[in-house]
Amino acid sequence: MNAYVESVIENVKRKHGNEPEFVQTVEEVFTSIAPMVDKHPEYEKADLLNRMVEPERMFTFRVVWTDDNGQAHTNIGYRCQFNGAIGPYKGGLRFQANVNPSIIKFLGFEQTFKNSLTGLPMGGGKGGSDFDPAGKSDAEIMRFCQSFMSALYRYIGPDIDVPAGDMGVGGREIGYLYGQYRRLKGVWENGVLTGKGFSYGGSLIRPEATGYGAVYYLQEVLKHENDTIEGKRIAISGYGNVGWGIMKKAAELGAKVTYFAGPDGYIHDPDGVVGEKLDYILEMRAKDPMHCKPYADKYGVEFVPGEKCWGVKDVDIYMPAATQNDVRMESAEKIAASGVKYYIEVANMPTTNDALDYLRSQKHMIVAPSKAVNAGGVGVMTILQGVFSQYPDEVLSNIRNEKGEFAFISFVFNDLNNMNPNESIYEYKNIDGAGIVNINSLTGIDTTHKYIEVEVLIPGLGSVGKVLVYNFNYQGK
Ligand code: 2IT
Repeated sequence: MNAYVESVIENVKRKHGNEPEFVQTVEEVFTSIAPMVDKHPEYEKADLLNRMVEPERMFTFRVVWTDDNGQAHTNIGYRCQFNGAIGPYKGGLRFQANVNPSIIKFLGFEQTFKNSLTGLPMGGGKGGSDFDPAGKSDAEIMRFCQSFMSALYRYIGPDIDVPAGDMGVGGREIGYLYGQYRRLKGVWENGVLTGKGFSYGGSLIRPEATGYGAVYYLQEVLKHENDTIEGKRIAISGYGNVGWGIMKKAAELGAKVTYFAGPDGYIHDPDGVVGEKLDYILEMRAKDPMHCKPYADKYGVEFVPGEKCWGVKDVDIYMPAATQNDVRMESAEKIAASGVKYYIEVANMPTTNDALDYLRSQKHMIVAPSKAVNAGGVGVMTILQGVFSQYPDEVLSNIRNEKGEFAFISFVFNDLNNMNPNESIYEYKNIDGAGIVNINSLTGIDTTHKYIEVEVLIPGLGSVGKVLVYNFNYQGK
């Protein structure tokens, strides 16, 4: 391997040996770029790689909150502003008991690459807390979020750092966080947080966006292999927003999720999670996020306690969509032995490095990397919010046409088109032959119908038309 790459990895191991997830991601990413570093000796001269592994800034803060019995609790808050070279730091907040500096740094490092891959002007960041949301009341969540934002608000902003959700942080938490930000700053700065509710500037499609993006990526992988998604059976782990989005979009496209794993074991539903079962997933999760067994009880299907579904043979595709290091060597061996061809990483770093190397080395397998597969979530939000925020003229999107190279984001946009016109918030005209489309300038605003009009510019072609972006016309679902 390239000596400079090797020295950087060694440096990270020496300095951060106590941060295993961070060391793991640096090793994975830098090993993969070694051939490119070989071709660019100037990178070493500028010490580019050591710069990239050192967050620009990372801080912790105290978050004290009071539970419903009046007892005070103290948690650690984190924000890692990893790399702002191409835009404001952007990345989610994770609230989970196991959150620590290693996890926040690994996620921030991954986010930097993922965000740049979308073609949008976003830097990379991540944050969160070791607060465990399980079993907390709404009022406790609210007090925690308000205290968290009281400590964080002066270090973020639409031009500075734009947090969003991750595990443990959804629409409810973002709402509490945004309310506190607004109260403290005294301004309505839409662009400071993404993942807000639709009625106050968020996107209808956010909960599904990451899962949808992953399925669109899968479709492109299949297309590349002269294959199609119709009739495909998928095994996933996780049934949070991402897993649920996969289930929903797969069902819509004529495929089905026939296995899914949760914290307590896995479900095998040969008919697939389709139709009203999709709604039941939401209901089950809201009641108790730690158990998926109720699904088996309700639909009379198989539940295998304490196991993961890696290695089952009667599927065509595996999509780990739960959390980091879900697939270790032992599972990878079973996956390879199952004969299943497609392994599509969805969660952030779902595979350990040895397991990933092993899967990639299988001649019969196609392995797709998480940073590309799961970028639909962060991508669609930034495009939509960018358009609605105060800088419509700076919004770049990576929309490409049917004939162009793969771009997950355009497909997420198409979903908005496919919605009932009364609910539509985005009308996007497909442009034949388009390369990268630049939604360039705000050309009109209609407050009666509550939409804005933006001009679409394509490099080399100039203006190709106008797009109407609707907002605030949705009355709730
Ligand atoms: O991992 C991720 O890409 C996210 N949690 C979403 C981050 C974001 O800023 O939308």
